[in-house]
Amino acid sequence: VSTDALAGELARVVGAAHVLQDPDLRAPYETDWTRRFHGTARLVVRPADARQVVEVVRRCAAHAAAIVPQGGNTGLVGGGVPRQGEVVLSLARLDDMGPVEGGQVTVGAGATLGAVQRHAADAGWEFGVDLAARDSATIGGMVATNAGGTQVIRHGTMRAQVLGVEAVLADGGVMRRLGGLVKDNTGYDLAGLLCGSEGTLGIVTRARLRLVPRLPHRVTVLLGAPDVAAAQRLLGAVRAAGVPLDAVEWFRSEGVRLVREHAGLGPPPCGEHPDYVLLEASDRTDPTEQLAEVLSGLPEAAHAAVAVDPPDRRALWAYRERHTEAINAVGVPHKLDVTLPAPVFAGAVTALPSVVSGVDPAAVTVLFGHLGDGNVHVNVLGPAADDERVDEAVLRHVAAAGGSISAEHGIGTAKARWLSLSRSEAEIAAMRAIKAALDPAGMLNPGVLLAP
Ligand code: FAD
Ligand code: 2HG
Ligand code: ZN
Repeated sequence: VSTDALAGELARVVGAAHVLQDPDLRAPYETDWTRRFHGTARLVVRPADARQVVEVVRRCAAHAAAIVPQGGNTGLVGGGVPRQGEVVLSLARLDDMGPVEGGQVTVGAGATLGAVQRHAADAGWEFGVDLAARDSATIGGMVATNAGGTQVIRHGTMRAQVLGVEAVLADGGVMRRLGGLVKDNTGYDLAGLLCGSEGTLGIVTRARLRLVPRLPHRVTVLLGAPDVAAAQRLLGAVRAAGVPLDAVEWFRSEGVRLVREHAGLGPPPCGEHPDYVLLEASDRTDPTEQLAEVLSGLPEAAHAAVAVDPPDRRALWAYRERHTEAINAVGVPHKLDVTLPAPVFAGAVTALPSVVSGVDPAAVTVLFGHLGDGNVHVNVLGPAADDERVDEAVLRHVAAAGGSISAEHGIGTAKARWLSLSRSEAEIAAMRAIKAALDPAGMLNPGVLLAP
Protein backbone atom coordinates (compact mmCIF):
# COMPACT_ATOMS: atom_id res chain seq x y z
CA VAL A 1 0.00 0.00 0.00
CA SER A 2 1.41 3.36 -1.05
CA THR A 3 2.25 5.88 1.61
CA ASP A 4 2.76 8.60 -1.00
CA ALA A 5 -0.32 10.83 -0.96
CA LEU A 6 0.51 12.17 -4.42
CA ALA A 7 0.56 8.62 -5.81
CA GLY A 8 -2.91 8.05 -4.43
CA GLU A 9 -4.25 11.24 -6.01
CA LEU A 10 -2.63 10.44 -9.35
CA ALA A 11 -4.05 6.91 -9.28
CA ARG A 12 -7.52 8.42 -9.06
CA VAL A 13 -6.75 10.45 -12.20
CA VAL A 14 -5.04 7.87 -14.43
CA GLY A 15 -5.88 4.54 -12.79
CA ALA A 16 -3.63 2.68 -10.33
CA ALA A 17 -2.09 0.58 -13.12
CA HIS A 18 -0.56 3.72 -14.59
CA VAL A 19 1.17 5.00 -11.45
CA LEU A 20 4.40 3.04 -11.15
CA GLN A 21 6.14 3.02 -7.78
CA ASP A 22 7.73 -0.41 -7.79
CA PRO A 23 11.50 -0.02 -8.46
CA ASP A 24 11.46 -2.75 -11.14
CA LEU A 25 8.60 -1.06 -13.01
CA ARG A 26 10.23 2.38 -12.70
CA ALA A 27 13.65 1.17 -13.83
CA PRO A 28 13.19 1.48 -17.64
CA TYR A 29 12.15 5.12 -17.17
CA GLU A 30 15.07 5.96 -14.88
CA THR A 31 18.06 5.26 -17.12
CA ASP A 32 18.68 6.85 -20.49
CA TRP A 33 19.46 5.09 -23.78
CA THR A 34 23.23 5.43 -23.34
CA ARG A 35 23.16 4.29 -19.67
CA ARG A 36 25.29 7.35 -18.84
CA PHE A 37 22.43 9.24 -17.17
CA HIS A 38 20.19 7.84 -14.46
CA GLY A 39 18.41 8.81 -11.29
CA THR A 40 15.52 7.82 -9.09
CA ALA A 41 11.92 8.79 -9.79
CA ARG A 42 9.44 9.39 -7.00
CA LEU A 43 7.02 7.60 -9.31
CA VAL A 44 6.17 7.25 -12.99
CA VAL A 45 2.73 8.40 -14.13
CA ARG A 46 1.23 7.50 -17.49
CA PRO A 47 -1.83 9.61 -18.37
CA ALA A 48 -4.03 8.61 -21.30
CA ASP A 49 -4.89 12.03 -22.71
CA ALA A 50 -4.33 15.78 -22.42
CA ARG A 51 -7.12 16.17 -19.86
CA GLN A 52 -5.36 13.71 -17.56
CA VAL A 53 -2.03 15.48 -18.17
CA VAL A 54 -3.65 18.70 -16.89
CA GLU A 55 -4.85 16.94 -13.74
CA VAL A 56 -1.46 15.31 -13.18
CA VAL A 57 0.34 18.65 -13.54
CA ARG A 58 -2.08 20.37 -11.16
CA ARG A 59 -1.68 17.69 -8.52
CA CYS A 60 2.10 17.62 -8.84
CA ALA A 61 2.11 21.43 -8.47
CA ALA A 62 -0.01 21.18 -5.33
CA HIS A 63 2.57 18.77 -3.87
CA ALA A 64 5.53 20.84 -5.15
CA ALA A 65 6.64 17.75 -7.07
CA ALA A 66 8.88 18.51 -10.04
CA ILE A 67 8.10 16.77 -13.34
CA VAL A 68 10.36 15.18 -15.96
CA PRO A 69 8.38 14.69 -19.19
CA GLN A 70 9.37 11.56 -21.08
CA GLY A 71 8.47 10.21 -24.52
CA GLY A 72 10.41 7.30 -25.99
CA ASN A 73 13.48 7.84 -23.75
CA THR A 74 15.82 7.87 -26.75
CA GLY A 75 17.20 11.33 -25.93
CA LEU A 76 20.98 11.45 -25.68
CA VAL A 77 21.65 14.38 -23.29
CA GLY A 78 20.15 13.16 -20.03
CA GLY A 79 17.10 15.45 -20.23
CA GLY A 80 14.35 12.82 -20.08
CA VAL A 81 15.36 10.82 -17.02
CA PRO A 82 14.93 11.78 -13.36
CA ARG A 83 17.72 13.23 -11.28
CA GLN A 84 16.52 13.63 -7.69
CA GLY A 85 13.15 12.02 -7.06
CA GLU A 86 11.08 13.91 -9.66
CA VAL A 87 7.84 12.54 -11.08
CA VAL A 88 8.40 11.05 -14.53
CA LEU A 89 5.40 11.92 -16.68
CA SER A 90 5.32 9.50 -19.62
CA LEU A 91 3.46 10.68 -22.70
CA ALA A 92 3.66 7.27 -24.38
CA ARG A 93 -0.08 6.57 -24.15
CA LEU A 94 -1.02 9.76 -26.03
CA ASP A 95 -0.44 8.05 -29.37
CA ASP A 96 -3.57 8.93 -31.32
CA MET A 97 -3.27 10.02 -34.94
CA GLY A 98 -5.84 12.07 -36.82
CA PRO A 99 -6.65 11.86 -40.53
CA VAL A 100 -4.17 13.11 -43.11
CA GLU A 101 -5.77 16.13 -44.75
CA GLY A 102 -4.23 18.58 -47.21
CA GLY A 103 -0.72 17.40 -46.44
CA GLN A 104 -1.13 17.87 -42.69
CA VAL A 105 -1.89 15.64 -39.74
CA THR A 106 -2.49 16.08 -36.01
CA VAL A 107 -0.87 13.43 -33.83
CA GLY A 108 -0.56 12.71 -30.13
CA ALA A 109 2.75 13.43 -28.43
CA GLY A 110 3.30 9.73 -27.75
CA ALA A 111 2.97 8.61 -31.37
CA THR A 112 6.31 7.22 -32.51
CA LEU A 113 8.06 8.65 -35.52
CA GLY A 114 7.75 5.26 -37.23
CA ALA A 115 3.97 5.17 -36.69
CA VAL A 116 3.63 8.69 -38.13
CA GLN A 117 5.80 7.75 -41.12
CA ARG A 118 3.60 4.73 -41.85
CA HIS A 119 0.40 6.73 -41.32
CA ALA A 120 1.63 9.41 -43.77
CA ALA A 121 2.74 6.80 -46.32
CA ASP A 122 -0.67 5.09 -46.21
CA ALA A 123 -2.17 8.41 -47.34
CA GLY A 124 0.46 8.95 -50.07
CA TRP A 125 2.63 11.44 -48.13
CA GLU A 126 5.89 11.41 -46.21
CA PHE A 127 7.05 12.97 -42.97
CA GLY A 128 10.09 15.21 -43.49
CA VAL A 129 12.16 14.02 -40.51
CA ASP A 130 13.85 10.64 -40.21
CA LEU A 131 16.22 9.18 -37.62
CA ALA A 132 17.38 5.73 -36.59
CA ALA A 133 15.42 5.69 -33.31
CA ARG A 134 12.20 5.96 -35.35
CA ASP A 135 10.46 3.02 -33.66
CA SER A 136 10.82 4.48 -30.15
CA ALA A 137 11.29 8.26 -30.46
CA THR A 138 7.99 10.12 -30.08
CA ILE A 139 6.66 13.23 -31.76
CA GLY A 140 6.47 15.01 -28.39
CA GLY A 141 10.12 14.25 -27.69
CA MET A 142 11.08 15.30 -31.19
CA VAL A 143 9.28 18.62 -30.80
CA ALA A 144 10.83 19.12 -27.37
CA THR A 145 14.36 18.48 -28.71
CA ASN A 146 13.76 20.05 -32.14
CA ALA A 147 15.13 16.80 -33.56
CA GLY A 148 17.24 16.90 -36.69
CA GLY A 149 18.07 13.57 -38.29
CA THR A 150 19.13 12.65 -41.79
CA GLN A 151 16.83 14.81 -43.95
CA VAL A 152 17.49 18.28 -42.54
CA ILE A 153 19.33 19.23 -45.72
CA ARG A 154 16.02 18.81 -47.58
CA HIS A 155 13.21 19.56 -45.17
CA GLY A 156 14.76 21.33 -42.17
CA THR A 157 14.56 20.27 -38.52
CA MET A 158 11.46 19.29 -36.57
CA ARG A 159 10.58 22.96 -36.05
CA ALA A 160 10.02 23.34 -39.79
CA GLN A 161 7.41 20.55 -39.75
CA VAL A 162 5.44 21.87 -36.77
CA LEU A 163 2.43 24.03 -37.67
CA GLY A 164 1.06 24.10 -34.16
CA VAL A 165 1.02 22.33 -30.82
CA GLU A 166 -1.21 21.60 -27.88
CA ALA A 167 0.73 21.84 -24.63
CA VAL A 168 0.01 21.81 -20.92
CA LEU A 169 1.80 24.58 -19.05
CA ALA A 170 3.22 24.45 -15.53
CA ASP A 171 0.06 25.98 -14.04
CA GLY A 172 -2.16 23.39 -15.73
CA GLY A 173 -3.27 25.82 -18.45
CA VAL A 174 -3.60 24.43 -21.96
CA MET A 175 -2.14 26.17 -24.97
CA ARG A 176 -3.76 24.83 -28.11
CA ARG A 177 -3.10 25.88 -31.71
CA LEU A 178 -3.85 23.01 -34.05
CA GLY A 179 -5.72 24.77 -36.87
CA GLY A 180 -2.89 24.14 -39.32
CA LEU A 181 -2.76 27.70 -40.67
CA VAL A 182 0.36 28.14 -42.77
CA LYS A 183 0.31 31.92 -42.33
CA ASP A 184 -0.59 33.20 -38.88
CA ASN A 185 1.25 36.32 -37.74
CA THR A 186 -0.73 37.03 -34.61
CA GLY A 187 2.06 37.54 -32.15
CA TYR A 188 4.71 35.35 -30.60
CA ASP A 189 5.34 31.94 -32.20
CA LEU A 190 4.56 29.89 -29.10
CA ALA A 191 4.69 26.54 -30.91
CA GLY A 192 8.11 27.49 -32.26
CA LEU A 193 9.17 28.38 -28.71
CA LEU A 194 8.28 24.90 -27.50
CA CYS A 195 10.43 23.37 -30.27
CA GLY A 196 13.77 22.78 -28.60
CA SER A 197 12.50 23.74 -25.12
CA GLU A 198 13.39 20.24 -23.82
CA GLY A 199 10.41 19.88 -21.51
CA THR A 200 11.27 23.04 -19.55
CA LEU A 201 8.38 25.30 -20.70
CA GLY A 202 5.42 23.01 -21.26
CA ILE A 203 4.34 19.44 -21.86
CA VAL A 204 3.51 18.81 -25.50
CA THR A 205 0.37 16.70 -25.81
CA ARG A 206 -0.38 16.98 -29.54
CA ALA A 207 1.25 18.45 -32.63
CA ARG A 208 -0.05 19.57 -36.01
CA LEU A 209 2.52 18.44 -38.57
CA ARG A 210 3.27 19.39 -42.12
CA LEU A 211 3.86 16.43 -44.46
CA VAL A 212 5.90 16.40 -47.67
CA PRO A 213 5.06 14.91 -51.06
CA ARG A 214 6.11 11.32 -51.61
CA LEU A 215 8.57 11.29 -54.50
CA PRO A 216 8.58 8.07 -56.53
CA HIS A 217 12.30 7.85 -57.40
CA ARG A 218 15.01 7.57 -54.77
CA VAL A 219 18.67 6.60 -55.08
CA THR A 220 21.31 5.97 -52.42
CA VAL A 221 25.05 6.07 -53.11
CA LEU A 222 27.89 5.08 -50.78
CA LEU A 223 31.35 6.43 -51.61
CA GLY A 224 34.76 6.12 -50.04
CA ALA A 225 36.94 9.21 -49.50
CA PRO A 226 40.58 9.59 -48.42
CA ASP A 227 39.85 12.18 -45.71
CA VAL A 228 37.35 14.67 -44.29
CA ALA A 229 38.38 17.43 -46.69
CA ALA A 230 37.64 15.16 -49.67
CA ALA A 231 34.27 14.24 -48.16
CA GLN A 232 33.47 17.93 -47.84
CA ARG A 233 34.51 18.59 -51.47
CA LEU A 234 32.14 15.83 -52.54
CA LEU A 235 29.31 17.51 -50.64
CA GLY A 236 30.15 20.84 -52.31
CA ALA A 237 30.04 19.28 -55.78
CA VAL A 238 26.65 17.59 -55.41
CA ARG A 239 25.15 20.62 -53.73
CA ALA A 240 26.37 23.05 -56.38
CA ALA A 241 24.98 20.83 -59.15
CA GLY A 242 21.48 21.12 -57.70
CA VAL A 243 21.02 17.38 -57.10
CA PRO A 244 17.69 16.95 -55.20
CA LEU A 245 19.45 15.69 -52.07
CA ASP A 246 17.63 14.15 -49.13
CA ALA A 247 20.70 13.26 -47.10
CA VAL A 248 24.48 13.66 -47.06
CA GLU A 249 25.91 11.55 -44.25
CA TRP A 250 29.50 10.85 -43.23
CA PHE A 251 31.33 8.20 -41.22
CA ARG A 252 34.81 6.72 -40.90
CA SER A 253 36.66 3.43 -40.83
CA GLU A 254 36.72 3.19 -37.01
CA GLY A 255 32.91 3.40 -36.88
CA VAL A 256 32.53 0.91 -39.72
CA ARG A 257 34.72 -1.54 -37.81
CA LEU A 258 32.41 -1.33 -34.76
CA VAL A 259 29.26 -1.59 -36.88
CA ARG A 260 30.61 -4.64 -38.71
CA GLU A 261 31.56 -6.37 -35.45
CA HIS A 262 28.22 -5.56 -33.84
CA ALA A 263 25.90 -6.23 -36.78
CA GLY A 264 27.91 -8.94 -38.52
CA LEU A 265 28.12 -6.99 -41.78
CA GLY A 266 30.65 -7.58 -44.57
CA PRO A 267 32.92 -4.85 -45.91
CA PRO A 268 31.15 -1.83 -47.43
CA PRO A 269 30.36 -2.49 -51.11
CA CYS A 270 32.32 0.62 -52.13
CA GLY A 271 35.47 -0.96 -50.66
CA GLU A 272 37.32 0.02 -47.51
CA HIS A 273 38.37 3.66 -47.08
CA PRO A 274 39.36 6.06 -44.30
CA ASP A 275 36.13 8.09 -44.78
CA TYR A 276 32.72 7.39 -46.29
CA VAL A 277 29.96 9.60 -47.67
CA LEU A 278 26.42 8.36 -48.07
CA LEU A 279 24.24 10.38 -50.43
CA GLU A 280 20.53 10.04 -51.00
CA ALA A 281 18.48 11.90 -53.60
CA SER A 282 14.82 11.69 -54.62
CA ASP A 283 12.69 13.28 -57.30
CA ARG A 284 9.66 12.87 -59.57
CA THR A 285 11.99 11.44 -62.21
CA ASP A 286 14.96 9.18 -61.51
CA PRO A 287 17.86 11.34 -60.19
CA THR A 288 20.43 8.53 -60.66
CA GLU A 289 21.81 9.82 -63.93
CA GLN A 290 22.14 13.39 -62.73
CA LEU A 291 23.98 12.17 -59.65
CA ALA A 292 26.21 9.86 -61.72
CA GLU A 293 27.10 12.74 -64.02
CA VAL A 294 28.11 15.00 -61.13
CA LEU A 295 30.11 12.27 -59.45
CA SER A 296 31.82 11.10 -62.65
CA GLY A 297 34.34 13.95 -62.45
CA LEU A 298 35.42 12.98 -58.93
CA PRO A 299 38.01 10.32 -58.01
CA GLU A 300 35.68 8.97 -55.27
CA ALA A 301 33.21 7.77 -57.94
CA ALA A 302 35.54 4.92 -58.98
CA HIS A 303 34.19 2.58 -56.28
CA ALA A 304 30.71 3.98 -55.67
CA ALA A 305 27.97 1.57 -54.56
CA VAL A 306 24.57 2.58 -55.94
CA ALA A 307 21.22 1.28 -54.66
CA VAL A 308 17.68 1.97 -55.81
CA ASP A 309 15.55 -0.86 -54.41
CA PRO A 310 14.52 -0.37 -50.76
CA PRO A 311 16.35 -3.48 -49.37
CA ASP A 312 19.57 -2.49 -51.19
CA ARG A 313 19.26 1.10 -49.96
CA ARG A 314 18.68 -0.12 -46.41
CA ALA A 315 21.82 -2.29 -46.67
CA LEU A 316 23.90 0.81 -47.45
CA TRP A 317 22.21 2.84 -44.71
CA ALA A 318 23.00 0.11 -42.15
CA TYR A 319 26.68 1.13 -42.15
CA ARG A 320 25.62 4.64 -41.07
CA GLU A 321 22.50 4.05 -39.02
CA ARG A 322 23.87 1.31 -36.81
CA HIS A 323 26.72 3.40 -35.42
CA THR A 324 24.82 4.43 -32.26
CA GLU A 325 23.91 0.89 -31.19
CA ALA A 326 27.35 -0.47 -32.18
CA ILE A 327 29.06 2.14 -29.98
CA ASN A 328 26.67 1.36 -27.09
CA ALA A 329 27.60 -2.31 -27.40
CA VAL A 330 31.24 -1.46 -26.60
CA GLY A 331 30.65 0.75 -23.56
CA VAL A 332 28.93 3.81 -22.13
CA PRO A 333 29.74 6.64 -24.54
CA HIS A 334 30.23 10.34 -24.00
CA LYS A 335 28.17 11.86 -26.82
CA LEU A 336 29.07 15.31 -28.03
CA ASP A 337 26.80 16.38 -30.85
CA VAL A 338 28.24 19.55 -32.39
CA THR A 339 28.19 21.69 -35.53
CA LEU A 340 31.16 23.37 -37.11
CA PRO A 341 31.21 26.13 -39.71
CA ALA A 342 32.00 24.94 -43.25
CA PRO A 343 35.21 26.97 -43.76
CA VAL A 344 36.96 25.37 -40.75
CA PHE A 345 35.10 22.05 -40.79
CA ALA A 346 37.78 19.70 -42.11
CA GLY A 347 40.57 21.11 -39.94
CA ALA A 348 38.53 21.26 -36.75
CA VAL A 349 37.14 17.74 -37.24
CA THR A 350 40.50 16.24 -38.07
CA ALA A 351 41.89 17.70 -34.84
CA LEU A 352 39.15 16.18 -32.66
CA PRO A 353 40.82 12.81 -31.90
CA SER A 354 43.93 14.59 -30.63
CA VAL A 355 41.83 16.97 -28.54
CA VAL A 356 40.37 13.87 -26.87
CA SER A 357 43.65 11.98 -26.52
CA GLY A 358 45.26 15.12 -25.10
CA VAL A 359 42.95 14.68 -22.11
CA ASP A 360 42.66 10.90 -22.01
CA PRO A 361 45.25 9.05 -24.11
CA ALA A 362 43.39 5.73 -23.73
CA ALA A 363 40.02 7.07 -24.96
CA VAL A 364 38.61 5.90 -28.29
CA THR A 365 37.02 8.57 -30.50
CA VAL A 366 34.42 7.67 -33.11
CA LEU A 367 33.29 10.45 -35.45
CA PHE A 368 30.33 10.43 -37.80
CA GLY A 369 27.36 12.62 -38.59
CA HIS A 370 25.26 14.70 -40.91
CA LEU A 371 27.87 16.17 -43.26
CA GLY A 372 25.26 18.20 -45.13
CA ASP A 373 24.55 20.15 -41.92
CA GLY A 374 28.15 20.38 -40.67
CA ASN A 375 26.97 18.21 -37.75
CA VAL A 376 29.50 15.85 -36.18
CA HIS A 377 28.64 13.22 -33.57
CA VAL A 378 31.73 12.97 -31.41
CA ASN A 379 31.49 9.69 -29.49
CA VAL A 380 34.14 8.99 -26.88
CA LEU A 381 34.54 5.60 -25.23
CA GLY A 382 36.74 5.06 -22.20
CA PRO A 383 36.29 7.90 -19.69
CA ALA A 384 34.05 7.12 -16.70
CA ALA A 385 30.47 8.33 -17.08
CA ASP A 386 30.98 11.17 -14.58
CA ASP A 387 34.41 12.23 -15.85
CA GLU A 388 33.61 15.39 -17.84
CA ARG A 389 37.14 16.43 -18.81
CA VAL A 390 36.84 15.12 -22.38
CA ASP A 391 33.42 16.71 -22.81
CA GLU A 392 34.80 20.04 -21.71
CA ALA A 393 37.84 19.87 -24.02
CA VAL A 394 35.75 18.93 -27.08
CA LEU A 395 33.09 21.57 -26.45
CA ARG A 396 35.71 24.29 -25.92
CA HIS A 397 37.47 23.23 -29.13
CA VAL A 398 34.18 23.47 -31.04
CA ALA A 399 33.23 26.83 -29.54
CA ALA A 400 36.69 28.24 -30.31
CA ALA A 401 36.21 27.18 -33.93
CA GLY A 402 32.89 29.08 -34.10
CA GLY A 403 30.68 25.98 -33.83
CA SER A 404 27.72 25.09 -31.64
CA ILE A 405 27.95 22.76 -28.62
CA SER A 406 24.65 21.15 -29.62
CA ALA A 407 23.53 20.61 -33.19
CA GLU A 408 20.40 18.51 -32.73
CA HIS A 409 20.30 16.51 -29.48
CA GLY A 410 19.86 19.52 -27.20
CA ILE A 411 21.57 20.61 -24.00
CA GLY A 412 19.75 18.43 -21.44
CA THR A 413 21.67 17.98 -18.21
CA ALA A 414 24.75 16.81 -20.10
CA LYS A 415 25.77 20.23 -21.39
CA ALA A 416 23.88 22.70 -19.20
CA ARG A 417 27.05 23.89 -17.48
CA TRP A 418 28.60 24.82 -20.85
CA LEU A 419 25.63 26.67 -22.38
CA SER A 420 27.57 29.94 -22.20
CA LEU A 421 30.07 28.56 -24.73
CA SER A 422 27.36 28.87 -27.39
CA ARG A 423 24.96 31.48 -26.01
CA SER A 424 25.67 35.05 -24.86
CA GLU A 425 24.84 36.41 -21.41
CA ALA A 426 21.95 38.40 -22.90
CA GLU A 427 20.54 35.32 -24.62
CA ILE A 428 20.73 33.21 -21.47
CA ALA A 429 19.10 36.02 -19.47
CA ALA A 430 16.24 36.11 -22.01
CA MET A 431 15.85 32.33 -21.78
CA ARG A 432 15.77 32.51 -17.97
CA ALA A 433 13.13 35.26 -18.16
CA ILE A 434 10.94 33.11 -20.42
CA LYS A 435 11.38 30.14 -18.11
CA ALA A 436 10.52 32.23 -15.04
CA ALA A 437 7.40 33.62 -16.75
CA LEU A 438 6.02 30.26 -17.83
CA ASP A 439 7.24 28.11 -14.93
CA PRO A 440 7.90 30.42 -11.96
CA ALA A 441 8.19 27.58 -9.45
CA GLY A 442 10.62 25.63 -11.66
CA MET A 443 8.42 22.52 -11.80
CA LEU A 444 9.18 21.40 -15.36
CA ASN A 445 12.44 19.54 -15.95
CA PRO A 446 14.59 21.41 -13.40
CA GLY A 447 18.31 21.28 -14.18
CA VAL A 448 17.74 20.75 -17.90
CA LEU A 449 19.02 23.37 -20.37
CA LEU A 450 19.46 26.12 -17.76
CA ALA A 451 21.79 25.05 -14.96
CA PRO A 452 20.49 25.85 -11.46
P1 FAD B 1 12.81 11.53 -24.71
O1 FAD B 1 14.15 10.94 -24.77
O2 FAD B 1 11.78 10.82 -23.94
O3 FAD B 1 12.93 13.03 -24.18
C1 FAD B 1 13.84 13.93 -24.77
C2 FAD B 1 13.63 15.34 -24.16
O4 FAD B 1 12.34 15.83 -24.51
C3 FAD B 1 13.67 15.34 -22.65
O5 FAD B 1 14.18 16.59 -22.22
C4 FAD B 1 12.20 15.24 -22.24
O6 FAD B 1 11.94 15.79 -20.97
C5 FAD B 1 11.52 16.01 -23.35
N1 FAD B 1 10.19 15.53 -23.72
C6 FAD B 1 9.86 14.30 -24.19
N2 FAD B 1 8.55 14.27 -24.52
C7 FAD B 1 8.05 15.49 -24.23
C8 FAD B 1 6.76 16.08 -24.35
N3 FAD B 1 5.73 15.40 -24.84
N4 FAD B 1 6.61 17.38 -23.97
C9 FAD B 1 7.66 18.08 -23.47
N5 FAD B 1 8.89 17.57 -23.34
C10 FAD B 1 9.09 16.30 -23.72
N6 FAD B 1 18.23 12.88 -32.57
C11 FAD B 1 18.34 13.72 -33.64
O7 FAD B 1 18.06 14.90 -33.52
N7 FAD B 1 18.77 13.24 -34.85
C12 FAD B 1 19.09 11.94 -35.05
O8 FAD B 1 19.51 11.54 -36.13
C13 FAD B 1 18.95 11.04 -33.94
N8 FAD B 1 19.20 9.73 -34.10
C14 FAD B 1 19.12 8.90 -33.02
C15 FAD B 1 19.42 7.55 -33.19
C16 FAD B 1 19.37 6.67 -32.11
C17 FAD B 1 19.67 5.22 -32.32
C18 FAD B 1 19.01 7.17 -30.82
C19 FAD B 1 18.93 6.26 -29.64
C20 FAD B 1 18.70 8.50 -30.65
C21 FAD B 1 18.76 9.38 -31.75
N9 FAD B 1 18.45 10.74 -31.61
C22 FAD B 1 18.54 11.57 -32.69
C23 FAD B 1 18.06 11.29 -30.31
C24 FAD B 1 16.55 11.14 -29.99
O9 FAD B 1 15.97 10.12 -30.73
C25 FAD B 1 15.82 12.43 -30.24
O10 FAD B 1 16.30 13.42 -29.36
C26 FAD B 1 14.29 12.34 -30.05
O11 FAD B 1 13.73 13.56 -30.43
C27 FAD B 1 13.89 12.02 -28.63
O12 FAD B 1 12.54 11.61 -28.61
P2 FAD B 1 11.96 10.80 -27.36
O13 FAD B 1 10.50 10.65 -27.54
O14 FAD B 1 12.72 9.55 -27.18
O15 FAD B 1 12.26 11.81 -26.20
C1 2HG C 1 22.57 9.90 -35.46
O1 2HG C 1 22.75 10.81 -36.26
C2 2HG C 1 22.07 10.25 -34.09
O2 2HG C 1 22.73 8.71 -35.77
C3 2HG C 1 22.84 9.62 -32.95
O3 2HG C 1 21.94 11.62 -33.93
C4 2HG C 1 24.24 10.14 -32.84
O4 2HG C 1 24.94 8.27 -31.55
C5 2HG C 1 25.12 9.44 -31.82
O5 2HG C 1 26.05 10.10 -31.34
ZN1 ZN D 1 22.38 12.73 -35.67
